[in-house]
Amino acid sequence: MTEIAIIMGSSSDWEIMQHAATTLSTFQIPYEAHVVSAHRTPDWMVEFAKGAHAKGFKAIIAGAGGAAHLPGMTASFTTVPVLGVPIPVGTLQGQDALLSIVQMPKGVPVATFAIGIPGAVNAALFAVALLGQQDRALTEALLAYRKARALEVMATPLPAVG
Ligand code: RP5
Repeated sequence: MTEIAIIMGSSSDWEIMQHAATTLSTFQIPYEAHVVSAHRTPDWMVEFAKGAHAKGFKAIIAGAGGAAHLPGMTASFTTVPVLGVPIPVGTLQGQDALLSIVQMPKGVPVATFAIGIPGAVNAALFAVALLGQQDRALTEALLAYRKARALEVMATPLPAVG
């Protein structure tokens, strides 16, 4: 069963959101990815969000830029956890999207991640952690991933000065 959905407001967001996809693939987690626009395809957004629980999704990673209504609006139609990724586009380069996503009024939360690629990767890692609650092997894989990152930084020498 496909337990993770990745949605985004535009195909132009894929440049960032593909990093969520590749991170999930690192853990052999299948996903569905769709363009779902809150303002251009609102009916499709409602259909997708209302059907998310029945489809068995355990988390929805939602990327959007600009006013970034998609994560919050999706969350308003489903109890499946929504992980929001602000996309760096336009004049404000994701600062607008970050505030739009993180400043959900109380009652309908959206877990909000960093702007851009770090946020896309971390949203996927967060989804892995969520699924890992029911899957010991996945948690072990997440621990191994972190250990590999630790070894990487320890193995990277500082450049010489002067
Ligand atoms: C938002 O507008 C999308 O999430 C995208 O980040 C931004 C720009 O979309 P395009 O003009 O590239 O389609 O809805």
